[in-house]
Amino acid sequence: MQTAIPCTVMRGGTSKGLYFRIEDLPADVATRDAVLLAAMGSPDPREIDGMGGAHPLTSKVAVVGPATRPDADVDYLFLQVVVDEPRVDPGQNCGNLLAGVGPFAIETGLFPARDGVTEVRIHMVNTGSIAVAAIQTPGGVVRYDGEARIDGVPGTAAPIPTDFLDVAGSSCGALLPTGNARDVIDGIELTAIDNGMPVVVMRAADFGKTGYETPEALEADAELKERVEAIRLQVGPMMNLGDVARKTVPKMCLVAPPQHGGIICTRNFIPHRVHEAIGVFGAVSVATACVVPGSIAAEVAGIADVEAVKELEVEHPTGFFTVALDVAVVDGQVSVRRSALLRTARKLMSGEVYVPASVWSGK
Ligand code: NQM
Repeated sequence: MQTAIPCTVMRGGTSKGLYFRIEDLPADVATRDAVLLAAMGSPDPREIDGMGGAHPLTSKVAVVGPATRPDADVDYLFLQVVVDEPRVDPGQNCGNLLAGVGPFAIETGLFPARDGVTEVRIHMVNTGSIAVAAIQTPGGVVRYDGEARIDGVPGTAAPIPTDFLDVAGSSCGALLPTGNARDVIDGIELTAIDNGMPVVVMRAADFGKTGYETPEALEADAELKERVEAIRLQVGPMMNLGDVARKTVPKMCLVAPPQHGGIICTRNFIPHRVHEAIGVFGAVSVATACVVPGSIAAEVAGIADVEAVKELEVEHPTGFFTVALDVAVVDGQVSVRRSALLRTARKLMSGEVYVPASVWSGK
């Protein structure tokens, strides 16, 4: 016997995942997690017995429901289904799956579309912050095709410009959670920052790397991975994240001078695989670090007048990620007024996902 659960598969930005309405999943968290593991086919390095794509970027879930805050239209809870461990992690947000939340909410009747463009205010439950996504809805119908291009995704699609109002310190309590623009761990200078995602920025050169290596080359370097993980385990508690041994944050970012006209070049451990591009909030946090006086990223980026900055191009292994920033600097302290970016999304499949009835017998 199997249980059929309504589900939509969407590409959100440079990730792919399963989107559920909250009322279609078990309310009990342990049962919900067992259902999601079964739906994805985890734990298994190939996720062969489920929908997962055998990589953290394609083993993701969005749970969408009515807003639980008066200033939002819908709630979005992101869940990382760990590929090779029986674990579902609510401990980080995902700005890529976020791109599919507006279209999904409209298509499943959670939020009404207007004729033209529909703005959806999304309460991101993981971080308790708000995103405003503008969805193309000519004639009140979600439009997926368009001319917007994002690096890491072939072709073009309808643009989904997204604004973040209050993401600074949303996971760690402060933009600079250690209280410093620069710390030293294991002899490596680093900047710990949270503008929507806890990220640790370090010079690639300090690890004997150029910062231009492929993700495969970095993943194959066991000694590098060990050094990066040792720093992560020490900096996690300093970032108010507690013991991070079994958490997917903080992300570890190696930076180098830009090669292609951007502001900074990045390679991101997320935290055990190396990203083919860069996470959305990962990019927002690194871009923000570029305007924090005294940070490692600011040293590499070398921006003369940070208050004049409007857009920053963050280089990653498959192109650029453009982040719009509006910051103010008072007495050497940066405050972020607004961050924004462009994503696209596409509905790939909608129907029912099946899990064994022994896992959940359904509603
Ligand atoms: O940083 C990867 C991704 C992400 C998360 C990761 C993300 C973000 O590319 O907002 O989007 O860092 O785990 O989807």
